[in-house]
Amino acid sequence: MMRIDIITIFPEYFSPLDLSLVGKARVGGLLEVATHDLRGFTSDRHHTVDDTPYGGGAGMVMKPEPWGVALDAVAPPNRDGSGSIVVVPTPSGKPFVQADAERLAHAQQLVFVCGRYEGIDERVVEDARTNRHVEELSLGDFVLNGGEVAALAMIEAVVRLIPGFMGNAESLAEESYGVDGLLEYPLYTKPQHWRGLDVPDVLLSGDHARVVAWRKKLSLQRTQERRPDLLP
Ligand code: 6GU
Repeated sequence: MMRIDIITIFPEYFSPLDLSLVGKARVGGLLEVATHDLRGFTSDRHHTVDDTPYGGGAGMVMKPEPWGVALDAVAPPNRDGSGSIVVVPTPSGKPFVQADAERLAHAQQLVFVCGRYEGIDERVVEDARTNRHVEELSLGDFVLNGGEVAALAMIEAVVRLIPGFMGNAESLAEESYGVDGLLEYPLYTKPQHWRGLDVPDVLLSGDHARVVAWRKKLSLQRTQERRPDLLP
């Protein structure tokens, strides 16, 4: 069973993990999820997690000490090779892509480090890397207010790949990035006519070879137009 630990100053952000498919995986015993409030790892009266940046500049930086204590508790050191991966969602990380989700889906434990404010003191990751496997990953070229929403997205991408998770193995194999790395073709269901728009005839033809060829053509067309970077 995979275990996911999340360290954050906003544990409430992760209530969506009780719902939907991720919630079912938890109930089904494929997954255990625990959130940890970073402020619980502080030792001052005010549970301080941030301070002003050395060198000046806007905003606040997350202090290293609470993170050190939290990581020691949640992801004990010397577990490299134990199947534990510390994931740090950050806009300055490497791009998180489907191959990362597939790799992370094989871990025994994922520990998400969710920073807020301008970011976390650089030494937290430097220290964690001395005895743990750490990955700094970004969802894309845009800025969120913190790692929480990014962690939720990554968790959903990973959990749905856990063996035995989705009822239908085919819908995993066939979706976007599953067929030749192209974007998915358009989908239709009943009714055949709706607001003056018709389902393409080929999909009603019963000719499976034509359907496959048509879908491939539209996948290519769509990829060309929207994501030319994915084409060879
Ligand atoms: Cl992973 N974190 C934050 N804070 N912002 C992001 C992001 C991650 N990916 C894109 N923007």
